[in-house]
Amino acid sequence: MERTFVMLKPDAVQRGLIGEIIGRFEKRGLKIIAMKMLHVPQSLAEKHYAVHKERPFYPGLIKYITSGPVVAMVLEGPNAIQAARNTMGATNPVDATPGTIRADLGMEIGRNLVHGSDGPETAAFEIGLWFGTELQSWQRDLDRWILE
Ligand code: DAT
Ligand code: MG
Repeated sequence: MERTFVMLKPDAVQRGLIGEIIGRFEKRGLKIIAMKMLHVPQSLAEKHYAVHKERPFYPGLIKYITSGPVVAMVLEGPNAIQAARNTMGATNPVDATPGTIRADLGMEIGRNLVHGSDGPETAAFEIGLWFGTELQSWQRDLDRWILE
């Protein structure tokens, strides 16, 4: 079983797409084990996107992510990291495969609606950063119909 960190960015919240986007992860079978809405403090945004610090788009990215509330969550499931990334689609919505969140709901890379961890180390770091270590999973009675 794997865990990943997913965040609905401020455009997703402002556009009233929280339910639509969470629904796609939820219906697929990824299990939500933690979730909260928050205004991202500057310091948290900078830690979260520290790997992009030297990129030209970094200032705009920080401004975007701190521009309004986000919904942060931890999803659990087999291959949860890859499953969530595939459900999101490519970073730039114009390159994303139709059927994915970014392709179906987005137009530009700077408003791509959603974040998902890109690997096991990133997931561990981001889950710790946003939620700490005291996460508890739960028994989903439907699991035997979703997972073999
Ligand atoms: P992803 O969010 O798919 O993991 P990433 O980690 O490479 O993509 O970049 C983080 C975010 O930064 C991405 O969601 C949107 C923004 N971004 C990335 N590359 C960009 C670019 N070339 N121009 C503008 N924004 C960019
Ligand atoms: Mg990334």
